[in-house]
Amino acid sequence: MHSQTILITGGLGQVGSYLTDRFCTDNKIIVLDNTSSPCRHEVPAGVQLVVGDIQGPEAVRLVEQTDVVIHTAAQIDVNRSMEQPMFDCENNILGTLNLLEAARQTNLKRFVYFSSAAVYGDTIYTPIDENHPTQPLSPYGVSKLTGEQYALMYHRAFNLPVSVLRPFNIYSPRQDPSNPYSGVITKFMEKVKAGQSPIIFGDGEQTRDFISVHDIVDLVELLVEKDEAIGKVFNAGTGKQTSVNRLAEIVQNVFDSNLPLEYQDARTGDIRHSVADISAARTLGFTPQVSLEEGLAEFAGE
Ligand code: UD2
Repeated sequence: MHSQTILITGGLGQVGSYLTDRFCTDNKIIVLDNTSSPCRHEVPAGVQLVVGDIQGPEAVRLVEQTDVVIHTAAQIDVNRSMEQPMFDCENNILGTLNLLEAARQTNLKRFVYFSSAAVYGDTIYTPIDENHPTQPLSPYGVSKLTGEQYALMYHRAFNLPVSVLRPFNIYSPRQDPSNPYSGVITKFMEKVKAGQSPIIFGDGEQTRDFISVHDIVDLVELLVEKDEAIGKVFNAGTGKQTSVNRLAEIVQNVFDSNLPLEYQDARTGDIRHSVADISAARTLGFTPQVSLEEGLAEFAGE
């Protein structure tokens, strides 16, 4: 990638911090983050950190200084969105709109919007392609979908070069383990590291498409580089589905442990199967590189 000024919103978060690490070697990076998620990671030397909110005037000023915006900042807790839908709406919808509105006045080269597979809601068919119905089951899913709609509308109406990403289940050692709603991989890792059994909700035969943050970063790089990505939506997954039982087995292998698994009642509203059709991302040259076994082995070194 040629040297550019890139604004990464949520640059201290799980995904934003890896994007910062990857892009900062060749570009000027500005991180805008409200420090709402505990960061276990230092901002690399030379990266400008602005502590602030995506809804504020500061965000507008920063967008005006950049070539590329990668917008990852969001209220990401599905459960919190159920309890405080207004809070979720303000952060995810109004925050996104504030950035888009600022971007409208500029000659931005790319605006990458991080959506979520939560926009799909219940799985109607698998693998899930981008044309799968969108029937979100939470205010979070609605706010992510609304952000997408605004972003794509800004492309159609104002020619803003927008690309939308719908990540499936992202994992990395930097996911916040103190958040009770962090992903199953982080939960299993924490348990097994502490010598306790992983807890499986339901029969464990439900499946997910777990994607390493490194593959997400590869795909974002393609979205920024390729003009074919403009005005389009891309699933970000591996195209492989793994059951929660199999996941527990791989996590145990990483730590050489053999604890009995603990089964509890299934979570209400849990989706049974989820796996991405990644044909659209493949047209950009995307190939997932990190197997689940390799990705999880990285946790052992943390
Ligand atoms: C993912 C996203 C969520 C939202 C949702 C939309 C993550 C972390 N969460 O929720 O933000 O986008 O998709 O569909 O990416 N499980 C256990 N034991 C545990 C924890 C979880 O068995 O200790 C099961 C859980 O019941 C589910 C599976 O593992 O069947 C994955 O759970 P998750 O919370 O990691 O992610 P998911 O897909 O429910």
